[in-house]
Amino acid sequence: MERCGDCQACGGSETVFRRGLKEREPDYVVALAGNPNTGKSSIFNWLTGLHQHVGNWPGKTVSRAEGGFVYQGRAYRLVDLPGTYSLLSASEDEEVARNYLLFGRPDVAVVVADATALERNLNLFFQVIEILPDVILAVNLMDEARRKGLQVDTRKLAQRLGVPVVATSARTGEGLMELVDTIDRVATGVLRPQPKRPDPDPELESAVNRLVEKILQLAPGLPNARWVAYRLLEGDLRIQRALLEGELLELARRERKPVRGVSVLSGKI
Ligand SMILES: Nc1nc2c(ncn2[C@@H]2O[C@H](COP(=O)(O)OP(=O)(O)O)[C@@H](O)[C@H]2O)c(=O)[nH]1
Ligand SMILES: [Mg+2]
Repeated sequence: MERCGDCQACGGSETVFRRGLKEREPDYVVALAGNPNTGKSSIFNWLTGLHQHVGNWPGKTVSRAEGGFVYQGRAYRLVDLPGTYSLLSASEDEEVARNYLLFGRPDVAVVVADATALERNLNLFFQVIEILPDVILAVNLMDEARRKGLQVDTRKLAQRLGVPVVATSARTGEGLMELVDTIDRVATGVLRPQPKRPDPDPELESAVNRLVEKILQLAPGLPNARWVAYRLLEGDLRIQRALLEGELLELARRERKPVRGVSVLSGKI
């Protein structure tokens, strides 16, 4: 068994967790999403240690941090997305986060939520599960929540949401090895999240299906055509233009899963 490369992280127990990728190409890519100040970067730092690459998203002023870890012999690349409250508005941060989830197509997305403001944080979670099924909810700042006398029933929450929920505290390290293990089980398909979305309205569904057909005629093979259909129904003119001008397909082509080398993110939708 591989020995733990950083004994502070795992309490000195013999394990198979090591921070950093050391030139290894990742087997899986994990995106970290969340509202600002939920402890996303703290979790990212804990998981990746000092082995990070920090730059900007191409063509943007938004900073981009990437790092990795190895667990059970499998290499994981972590991408820290900009903190956002939503994925729908036009700010540069939201655009970067949304484009990466839509077209970078990470294997797993971890949504980091603040345990002391869970309800507000779930808004972003519901937007992420619209795009990707393989989502884990990390309920962070658990130490703060406890201090305020708040309790979070992660089991019930996981049942309600249909995805794994892990209680964490990036400050104390609580739950972070469990998060690593959960990421690994979701990435390898041992655990299959089945996010529960609100029941669809039949009329809306049939309109969406018709639109998806048309979208795929315009942009064959476009990932997430359903998401695009919803935006068109909402009257999102930027998406409409990007679709008609072939920009969406171009983005999808460029931003495919960054398994070899670093992904490139640019373009405006
Ligand atoms: N008490 C406590 N503080 C935390 C925890 N996680 C992060 N913080 C603190 O919360 C602040 C925001 O954290 P940061 O990682 O920058 O959040 P981000 O904006 O989501 O990347 C920092 O001062 C962290 O030290 C936690 O689990 N418990
Ligand atoms: Mg941050």
